[in-house]
Amino acid sequence: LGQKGCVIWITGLSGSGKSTVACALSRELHYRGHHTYVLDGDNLRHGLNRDLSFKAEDRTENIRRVGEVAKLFADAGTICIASLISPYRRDRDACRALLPDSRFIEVFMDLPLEICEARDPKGLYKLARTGKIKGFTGVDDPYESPVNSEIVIKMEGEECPSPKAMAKQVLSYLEEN
Ligand code: GGZ
Repeated sequence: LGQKGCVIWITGLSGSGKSTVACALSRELHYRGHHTYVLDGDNLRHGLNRDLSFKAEDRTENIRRVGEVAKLFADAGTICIASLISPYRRDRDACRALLPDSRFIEVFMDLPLEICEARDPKGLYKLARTGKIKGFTGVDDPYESPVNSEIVIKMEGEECPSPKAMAKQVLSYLEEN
């Protein structure tokens, strides 16, 4: 798998654990001898995408750029792990369309908004609820849940899945496919 490269696209709300899975997965793959690279939305917004806001058309442009960069990494034989909210189905599907079928693997962080909001690692939900940030995904901006993700990460009853368990779920999929 590592020899041909692919894109693992992680989508979900802020605070759903996208970066955590990306990091855990990258480590596990690395350990198994694969070349990986993580493209993280929040990080890229400080460089490549620093000219973009959170308006719908800028989010679309953000996803388009990262989709193209992810494809380049995959073409170079790397397992590229992209973790971005990527709230619009159409934008995610456009990234998928850049790659051959089994080379784009979508991972949906299907955790309830209440859980993400309770975590609120950067206090952004709080700012959004008090109107200090406008257009925050899940609060006053849309998130279109995927319908055909290869992998769906869910709550384990009342418990959030651990980073290790989440990475393992993705690894198992990669091994089986
Ligand atoms: C959503 C926002 C916003 C708004 C700032 N809406 O959890 P974080 O903090 O660390 O990661 C989020 C990041 C989202 O960037 P993406 O490039 O992944 O978004 S998108 O795919 O929708 O283009 C969040 C922070 O930026 N953040 N303002 N209004 N998230």
